[in-house]
This record gives sequence, C-alpha cells and structure tokens, in this order.
Amino acid sequence: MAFRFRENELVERIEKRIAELTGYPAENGECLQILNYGLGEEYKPHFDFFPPHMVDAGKGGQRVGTFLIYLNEVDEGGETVFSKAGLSIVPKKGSAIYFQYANEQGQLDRLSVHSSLPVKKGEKWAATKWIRERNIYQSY
Ligand code: PD2
Ligand code: ZN
Repeated sequence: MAFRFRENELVERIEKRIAELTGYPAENGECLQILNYGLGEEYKPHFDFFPPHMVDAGKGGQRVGTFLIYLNEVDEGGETVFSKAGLSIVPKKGSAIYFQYANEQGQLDRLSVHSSLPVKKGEKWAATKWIRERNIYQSY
C-alpha cells in the first residue's frame, strides 16, 4: 500500500526526516510505500530508476535515490542484496538504507541492481521512498 504525500502527521514527520537525511526536498519523494513479504516472497533483482526513454519530463523526472526503512526483524531470509556491489543487508527494525544511482548528468549506476531475498521464516515489513530529481507535486 502507499500513503498519500503528507497523509498524516506521522507520515509527514517521516518525510521531513528523509528530506533532512538525503538533502532532497520532501516534494521530490514519491508517496511512502509499505512493503510486506510473506513466507517465500521476494523482490527479484531490479533497478529503481526508470529506463531513460520512459522518464516523464513533466513530473519529477528520473528517480535518483531510494530510502528504505526496515520495520521489523525477519526471522530468516529477507536480506536486501546488491549483487554487483557485493552488499547484503539484514533487516533490523528501525534501521534504514539510502542509495543513489543517478547523477546530475543523467548517468545511471548499474551497480545499484538489488533484490530482496525470499523470506524463509516469519515475514518482512519495510517502507520505501523513491526520490526524484525534481518536485513531483507542483502544479503548472
Ligand atoms: O524490501 C527490500 O529489501 C527491497 C528490495 C529491493 C526494496 C526495494 N527494492 C525497493 O523498495 O525498491
Ligand atoms: Zn528496489
């Protein structure tokens, strides 16, 4: 599920905190998404950025970074893996990771390919915010 931008006080607080930590205005962030993985569920390897020909120039533009918050501890499995960068992150309640994959020249970093391994025991909860290069919500 996804919350609307600034849907409630807690969401707004989280959005402000992410803006402070990343240096991107809260308005560059897509709506906060909640991810729930049951037993055996995974997120196959992917890039979070859009294929360049798919980028909608009018609305926020390309994704530049991802802020991922872990909401629980997974009994077994569910690690976030960056296979090409050689990183594996074990979810820990209240911890977060932030990674960037685009620069101001529009160059995209393919080392950012990542996945969520299958949950082997228990379940996994996470919140993710994908950040764009510009304000998404401004009207023209
Ligand atoms: O839940 C994760 O570990 C995960 C893995 C890959 C989240 C995302 N991608 C994402 O939110 O883009
Ligand atoms: Zn992802």
